[in-house]
Order: sequence, then C-alpha cells, then structure tokens
Amino acid sequence: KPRLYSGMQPSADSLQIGNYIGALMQWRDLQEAYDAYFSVVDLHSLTQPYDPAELREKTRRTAAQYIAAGIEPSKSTLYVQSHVPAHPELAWILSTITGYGEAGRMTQFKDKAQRFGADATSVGLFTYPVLMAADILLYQTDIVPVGDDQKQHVELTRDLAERFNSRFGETFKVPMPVIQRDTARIFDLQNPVAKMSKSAESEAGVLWLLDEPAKNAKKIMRAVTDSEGSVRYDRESKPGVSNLLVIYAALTGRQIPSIEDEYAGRGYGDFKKGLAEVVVNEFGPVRQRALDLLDDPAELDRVLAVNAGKAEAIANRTLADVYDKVGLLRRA
Ligand code: AQP
Repeated sequence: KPRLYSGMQPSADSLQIGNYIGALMQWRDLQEAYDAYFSVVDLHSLTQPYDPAELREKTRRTAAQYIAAGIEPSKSTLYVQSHVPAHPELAWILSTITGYGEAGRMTQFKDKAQRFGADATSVGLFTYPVLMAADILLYQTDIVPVGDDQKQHVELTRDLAERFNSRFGETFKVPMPVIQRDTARIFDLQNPVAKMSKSAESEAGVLWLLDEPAKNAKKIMRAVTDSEGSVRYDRESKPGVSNLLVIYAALTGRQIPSIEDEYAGRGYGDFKKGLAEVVVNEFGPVRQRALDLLDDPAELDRVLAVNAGKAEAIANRTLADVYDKVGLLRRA
C-alpha cells in the first residue's frame, strides 16, 4: 500500500469541527487504501504560546479524538511525535541543507511571527517547516493530505527531499501534497470570512467536538447569517449561510443543491435547527467514545506506545540511512 502521513497539533482540549471535516473525516476514509501514519505533533505545538501543565492532557485528548472519529490504531499507525526521537534528529540534518532565506519565505511563519510579536517568536517557530519535512520524509511518504495553508510546507519538503537525494544519493521518496477541496474549509460561525481555528480569539464561533451537544446547538442557532432570508450557497455575498451549508453537506454526504431545495421557502431558523440536529447526531457518539477512552488513560497510553514502536521501526531505518549518507561515524 502507498504510504500517507498527516498530523495535528494538540493545541486545545478539544478539536473543532474544521479539524473534523477538513482532516479527520478524510483520514478515516484514506486509512483503508493507504498505510497511514497519523501523528499528534506535540513538538510542533511547543512553537506557539502554551501551558506545560496542560500539554500532556491535550496530547491524550487529541489522540482520543482521532480514535473516536474512526482512526483505528490497529489499522493506522497513530502515535505521539515526541515518542519517536528520529523526528527532531532528522530535522537537525535537514536544517543544514535548508537555506535561511528559503525558510524565511514561509508565509505561515511570517503570519504567526506577526501575531505573536518579537518576544514570542522563537527559532523553533522559524524551523517548524523543517521539522514537518522530517515528519513526512522519515516514513518514505507518498501522499500528505493537508489544508491549503500547509501546501507551501509540503513544497519545501519536496525541495529538501530532492536536494538531499541529489547531493547524497537516493534516500527519500518525494511526497505529493493532497490538498483538500476548498469546500472543505470551515469558517468561524461569528466571523465567516475567518478560518475556524482551535486558537480563535473568541469561542462563540467555534464548534468543539467535545462540547455539550446543547452548547453547540445554541452556537449554530446564533451563527451570523444575512438579511436575505433564503438558504442559498454564495460564498461572496452570503458567507455565513454558505459556511453552514458546507458543514451540513459534509456531515450528511449530501450535495448542497439538495439541501437548498429542502429548505427553499423556509427561514434560517428552520435551517439552523436542521443543521443543529445533524451536528449533534454526528458529534454525540464521537464525543462519548472520546470520553470513554479518556476514562482509561493507562490503556490509551499503552495503545500509543505500541504504535510509537511501529512508527519508530520505520523512522529509525530512514534515519540510519541518512546518518550514513551524510558521513556521521557509526557508533561501534
Ligand atoms: N477551519 C478549517 N477547515 C478545514 N480544515 C481545517 N483544519 C484546521 N482548521 C480547519 C485542518 O485540521 C488539521 C489540523 O491542523 P493543525 O492542528 O496542525 O493546525 P491548524 O491547521 O492551524 O488548525 P487550527 O485548528 O487552526 O489549530 P491552531 O489554532 O492550533 O493553529 C489540518 O489538516 C488543517 O488543514
């Protein structure tokens, strides 16, 4: 089977519906046809402001939500990034073939650096894409499903793989990004032109996977719409309603026009009530499974350890080859 790699940062107690639709639902489908590696990228989350006292729990919670959403740890390799030391080790080697200017052109770095300010912008944030390249290349990955915002990082990964291969000999597979369709992009319910995000400034527009169902239903009822009153997809002039339609379609597997037809001539209240039901029905069982898994952290940790072992076996092979190729002396 061709290999697939993807990951998410444990940057909140719960994932949001954008992570679910934009990533987890696709991962769940792809794990059938691919030898899939899904990582909770805790080392990456150290590059943004975080609380050490909470990170461990957020890491467990993120892993539990992967499983609850249908990623099967017996089928896919689901592990915690920091459990496999080869990630930062390969990142160091790759950083030595990454141009300073090349890294400086990453738009996510520029955006985040501006948001965090000079004091909170670390060298780690700057080299984040190099660590991401290591994540991917360690597993000889064929495809990397990512959001549009990560495309530039996968391009850098490809450049580094090609550069390494031509300088030191064939070592890495050059991976292909698989960019999710634009319609899978979910926006903030209160500000439907901004991407919904775990680290949004206000929670009012974010639907959390692990929240009480009633709370999510209420947020949907309060979602920003427009004054036209017709349930119609138009990203430009009706971003709020369009976003709700995209969520509805993604969770039900229906086409947007069929949903528009169903709600033709009915008000936004009806439409939102329908969507709230869809979301509550979808999230309810996922939430329950995640909470059950979190009730037994020792068992969850055991599953993660077994999977880290599987990941490590592949990762260490690539790393050993890299160490040889770049000329490091083998330990006797
Ligand atoms: N709003 C979204 N719509 C569609 N897909 C989304 N993803 C995130 N938000 C949306 C996808 O979820 C995965 C998570 O990636 P991440 O945790 O590395 O960080 P992110 O992309 O920056 O996601 P967040 O929720 O906005 O996290 P924070 O606030 O921590 O930065 C990716 O596959 C992403 O495309």
